[in-house]
Amino acid sequence: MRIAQVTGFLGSGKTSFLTKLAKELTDRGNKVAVIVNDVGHINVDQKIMSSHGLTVKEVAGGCICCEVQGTFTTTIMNLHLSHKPDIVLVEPSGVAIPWGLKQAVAEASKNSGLDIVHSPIVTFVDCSSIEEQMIFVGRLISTQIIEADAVMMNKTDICTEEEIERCLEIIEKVHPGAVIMKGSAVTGQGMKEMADMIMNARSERYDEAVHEGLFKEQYGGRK
Ligand SMILES: Nc1nc2c(ncn2[C@@H]2O[C@H](COP(=O)(O)OP(=O)(O)OP(=O)(O)O)[C@@H](O)[C@H]2O)c(=O)[nH]1
Ligand SMILES: [Mg+2]
Repeated sequence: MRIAQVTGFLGSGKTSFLTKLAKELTDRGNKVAVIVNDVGHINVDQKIMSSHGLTVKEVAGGCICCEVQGTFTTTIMNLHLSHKPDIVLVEPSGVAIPWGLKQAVAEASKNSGLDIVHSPIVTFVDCSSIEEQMIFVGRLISTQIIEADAVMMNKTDICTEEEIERCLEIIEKVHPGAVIMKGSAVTGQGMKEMADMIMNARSERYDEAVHEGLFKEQYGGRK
């Protein structure tokens, strides 16, 4: 069973994109399940996804990457037992960070005894507003970009060439050499590329030592 997780600030377009991506993966013959993790409010995404015939489970009450790993493991195990999906798409809350998510999957894998393949974690950025967001929540967005396996520049349909160029510059400055994709939940750009990536590539396993090193590099201090 594969697990593919995304990160990305609030409103970057995760749900819109994943809903279409799930359809693409289903059309390719995969059995797809979705886990959404919304902190503190009733989830409407679930209705949209269920209407597409997808199995949707919710992990509520805290962010998957820090507080509810036990619940996450149980949800994964239940999904496996009841539906045997080929791939589980996970949309955590907008404040989740990639290494936290990797850790959650590592724990789930260990505690459940299931053979879980971790697809690359893709961080979504809203190409149309990344510049302002970097001013207000730059640290969170930078961490999401630095720790990602790939970055999806979403909402290109409403961006000018200059905005797309600027967004690329910001991402490359924060994470030199990052795999960067352009996408749009409206036009479907990047959909096939992301489907190929999450079905074929793997993310590195969670490694506490690597995480510590990365943290020191970023902040020069202790966790
Ligand atoms: N133009 C355009 N709008 C988009 C795109 N993707 C999402 N949106 C819009 O952006 C808003 C937020 O989209 P969501 O898919 O809910 O974003 P999200 O990342 O799941 O948001 P949270 O779960 O609240 O963090 C909605 O109004 C969407 O219609 C896109 O590719 N292009
Ligand atoms: Mg969402």
